[in-house]
Amino acid sequence: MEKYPRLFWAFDLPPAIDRAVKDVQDNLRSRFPRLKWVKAGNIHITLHFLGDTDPRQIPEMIEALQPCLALQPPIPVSLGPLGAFPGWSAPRVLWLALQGNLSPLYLLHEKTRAVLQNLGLNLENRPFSPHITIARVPEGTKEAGDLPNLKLYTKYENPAASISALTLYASELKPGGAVYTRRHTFALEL
Ligand code: 2AM
Repeated sequence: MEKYPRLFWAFDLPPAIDRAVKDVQDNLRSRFPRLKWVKAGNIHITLHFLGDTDPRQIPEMIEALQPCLALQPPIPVSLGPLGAFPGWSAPRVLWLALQGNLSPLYLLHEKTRAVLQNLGLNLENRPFSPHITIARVPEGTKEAGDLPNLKLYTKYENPAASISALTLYASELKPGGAVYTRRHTFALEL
């Protein structure tokens, strides 16, 4: 049997927003070259992180989630300000917020959470906080001290577009960085 894949469900970015996020990374990379910038193609909005999961649960999840996703129209969003986890005083993760009416994202999070928990899957307990991780800050990086200046960074395009795909990814941690493989995609359609 396949060894337990490390799984997570994430929204793919609409192309216009994906391009705007790449522009932000391109603009900041030269100022902060020691950060680990998330590779193009790996950028997403995590909905549920499952961790190591029995692969036999993949078809069960897909079947159980189908009714929630079949009724879900695309969700309009645009980019919000830059943020830092756990906070700007000691940033470890740099992310872009989303703005617009995010209640459909929160609702979908609740509905899918209930379905996945019913299947006995172990989900993270932390509250859902929709965001787009753009870089990680290695421990001890001197550049971290300058990151709080980015709090007011607003020099980026902010196209309006709709999220229209939810994908199950398997993540493999490799020396060159995480490799994500698509295992299933639900299209959100009108
Ligand atoms: P992120 O959404 O902030 O980038 C794959 O690891 C994805 O799942 C990442 O995008 C990551 O965070 C998200 N994730 C959420 N909880 C995680 C956890 N406990 N360990 C690793 N990744 C997690």
